[in-house]
Amino acid sequence: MRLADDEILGRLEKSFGLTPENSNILVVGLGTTGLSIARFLVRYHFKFKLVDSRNQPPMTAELFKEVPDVTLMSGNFDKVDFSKATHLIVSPGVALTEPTIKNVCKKGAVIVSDIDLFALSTDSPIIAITGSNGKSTVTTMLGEMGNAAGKKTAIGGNLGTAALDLLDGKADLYALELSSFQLERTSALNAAAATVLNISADHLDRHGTLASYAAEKQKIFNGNGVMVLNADDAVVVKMQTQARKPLWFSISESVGFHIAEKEGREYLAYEQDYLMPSSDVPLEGKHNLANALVALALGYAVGLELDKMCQSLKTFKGLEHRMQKVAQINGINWVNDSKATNIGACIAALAGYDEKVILLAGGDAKGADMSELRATITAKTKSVILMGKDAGLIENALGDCVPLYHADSMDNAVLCASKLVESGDTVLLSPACASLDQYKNYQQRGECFAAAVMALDVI
Ligand code: UMA
Ligand code: ADP
Repeated sequence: MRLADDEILGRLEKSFGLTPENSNILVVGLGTTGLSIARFLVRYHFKFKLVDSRNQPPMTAELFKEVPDVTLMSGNFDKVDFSKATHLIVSPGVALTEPTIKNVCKKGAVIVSDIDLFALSTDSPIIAITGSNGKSTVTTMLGEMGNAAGKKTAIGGNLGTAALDLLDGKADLYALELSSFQLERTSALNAAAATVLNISADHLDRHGTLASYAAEKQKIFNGNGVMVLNADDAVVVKMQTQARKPLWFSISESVGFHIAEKEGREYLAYEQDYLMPSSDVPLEGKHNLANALVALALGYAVGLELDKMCQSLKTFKGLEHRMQKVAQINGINWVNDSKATNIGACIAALAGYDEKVILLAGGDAKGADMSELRATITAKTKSVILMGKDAGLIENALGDCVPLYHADSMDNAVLCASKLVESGDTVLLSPACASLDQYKNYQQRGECFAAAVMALDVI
């Protein structure tokens, strides 16, 4: 439902003291988020300037096409006078520890996020999803479930469309994927249903410690709707608060949404009700059953019908670069899990296999302690082929638990794997690292893997 402009402006003033007349707004960052913020501010007649520390911010051309007379200062924060700003609307890619940002905040400037602006601009229920792994899968499942249950559901946030660009007044329901960076600077979100899917080390180069990373994620539970909690994750269990009604899910315990057995068959279940056979969830890996359960719980929390959600789950295609079968050739399975950009995702991928696999890993470890991989790698891999910036660091962390090989390119990694395989083996790209040291993004890394597999002489 679209709110009246006056209502939105009133909320912005009440929550942040933001007014078109008196606020001196600096939008920090001109990527996807910065452009969506600029569009929003224009729509409500705010004056603002933009700043980006990159020499050529990615959305410059789009910005000037849509807002020709705006001021953009790019190149270096040090060259820009932040001191007159009353409000900074800061993109997630910019750390709040930037000295210029810290200084102006000490003088009283208020930090606002695009998610704050979004939350104050709609009364349609918001389902908010964070966690170290599974956010995009669960958010996409919810989009399909919501639409199948007759609610026009818009999805976005850290996934796909920036939150503010979703506001067209047509959605009955929003499902937002939120990152720790977005939540860190958000104070006005009161999601109808929210979850932290799981916590494992990620983005420690920005957050410093696992505890402060988890604390940023926990902000998703601000407000007073339903909190959907993962009973299998000790860090998440501790996030339970009085202010929100808890709804639990688990793949190992009989709580709320769980896995139950009937006549030798495994089911997704809610309390005493058997909802659908687990084998009807068309995705690889036990972690995807957890994703299905949490999506059902979140949808249920906002009133979606369980049977309609289950119907939609049965046809869910899964997302590219997540446990995606690239090829099965000469008895060898080649699996692309390039989106495994942290330890937790790699462990979940390996845990899903009964047999030992050949693992391709490495890239930018983002400050994580890679020795956390050792036990799973010992139990679940025949050998590991390491690539990228932190290959040496991973080698030191793993020691001699399994045979390790190094490759200077994806082509050579795949070639190396092709020489190690025996019939029936699986070769899994699940890097446990970000791709940015060698690739534009994880998609490009996954595409390089698939291309290298298809180019193998043996095929
Ligand atoms: N940057 C600068 N100087 C600036 C502004 C940005 O150097 O002044 C750099 C940042 O360090 C960062 C990059 O530019 O590496 C992008 O930053 P941004 O804030 O401009 O990013 P956006 O284009 O607005 O995209 C962001 C999310 N990106 C990040 O949080 C890094 C996108 O998530 C998200 O889809 C988009 O907002 C819309 O909500 C991407 C992502 O990688 C997929 N997210 C991380 C993750 O999933 O692990 C958190
Ligand atoms: P996110 O948006 O949080 O990065 P994705 O759905 O894109 O999550 O999946 C990212 C990676 O995490 C993939 O490698 C995927 O196989 C893995 N993954 C998905 N769901 C889970 C989960 N519940 N627990 C652990 N790993 C998961």
